[in-house]
Amino acid sequence: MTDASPEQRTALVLASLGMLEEPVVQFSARPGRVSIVHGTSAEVVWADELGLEKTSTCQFASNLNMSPVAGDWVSVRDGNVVEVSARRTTLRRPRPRGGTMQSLAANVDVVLVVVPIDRDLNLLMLERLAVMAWDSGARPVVVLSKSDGSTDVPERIIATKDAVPGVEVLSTSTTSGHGIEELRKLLHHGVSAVMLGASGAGKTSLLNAIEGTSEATRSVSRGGEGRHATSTRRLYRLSSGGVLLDIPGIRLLDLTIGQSGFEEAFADIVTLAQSCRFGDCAHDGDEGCAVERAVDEGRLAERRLLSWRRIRADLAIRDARERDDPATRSQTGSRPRRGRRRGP
Ligand SMILES: Nc1nc2c(ncn2[C@@H]2O[C@H](COP(=O)(O)OP(=O)(O)OP(=O)(O)O)[C@@H](O)[C@H]2O)c(=O)[nH]1
Ligand SMILES: [Mg+2]
Ligand SMILES: [Zn+2]
Repeated sequence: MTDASPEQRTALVLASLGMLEEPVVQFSARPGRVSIVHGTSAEVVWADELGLEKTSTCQFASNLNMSPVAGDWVSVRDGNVVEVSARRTTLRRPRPRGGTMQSLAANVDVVLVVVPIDRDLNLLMLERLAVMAWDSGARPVVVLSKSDGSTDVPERIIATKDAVPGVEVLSTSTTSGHGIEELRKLLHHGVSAVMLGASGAGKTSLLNAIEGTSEATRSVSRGGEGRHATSTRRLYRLSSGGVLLDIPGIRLLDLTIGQSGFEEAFADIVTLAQSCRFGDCAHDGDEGCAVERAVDEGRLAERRLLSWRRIRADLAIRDARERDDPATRSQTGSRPRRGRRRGP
């Protein structure tokens, strides 16, 4: 590598951080990627003028265009982050205290929705995590963790596929190693992924199993709801070539839902709804409703329609809140919306 040019070395550093093709992202100074954010500074892995990899704690320039999060591509000058590149995908949730949306991770290709199956499958959690994942613009993959604790893994996989149609589903066990190789294959060179799931779902354990590392995990209390073992969002470069973001557990209450993710997650209902008599059909006793007819005729599981109504009601509440507060409006958005929008 001695005769590589600074540009070639820079490209190699960026590739190891998950950027295979150029120039997907524009940089106004030295290019890098945020691995952890601490308040007004961040740990950034970047390439210097010679194309050599550096890891530095960088302060944010006062006129920075947006607040960086783990996974952001940034421009570094004189030890400061001077620009955050436009995001391709953004995993977001409403802030715990209400109001604006909080970005959790940027520029991921895959969202691993981690749901444990050592107890009853939490379908509500699964569905909402999947909607949040779709909403990010990245591809969701469901990881049914702790498969060693389940006696009917194939059945759980079928139930999951029914709840989130069209999404790839894997099952894993960090004690037996089941499914870990499959996960490694998914996280190959050029892929950036984030793990999304409740506290105690086994996210950090998966990272440790993939890498043979020993990041802190914590046992789950008997009630099932683990206390947070992971407290920061951090990006890891994997030996399989991919990049993985470990984030603290998310609570059911915090799950965001957005219009595009909603439509992706309920594409079956969106399709059926094209035959409803009214464009703004609520599929709830409305005249000429094709979705309810499909339920009656056994072509659609009633549970799907019930979930659709529940999530749509939440979405309506959030939309109303956002209309009151323009600052909370979505800033993502290069991804085209599929399907019909609600209402005429
Ligand atoms: N039996 C079994 N236990 C597991 C498995 N994966 C994780 N665990 C246990 O589940 C507990 C929680 O795991 P963590 O990896 O800390 O969960 P987490 O999702 O990172 O939790 P937060 O960081 O709080 O969000 C730990 O006690 C793990 O040992 C598994 O595949 N099988
Ligand atoms: Mg963790
Ligand atoms: Zn209808």
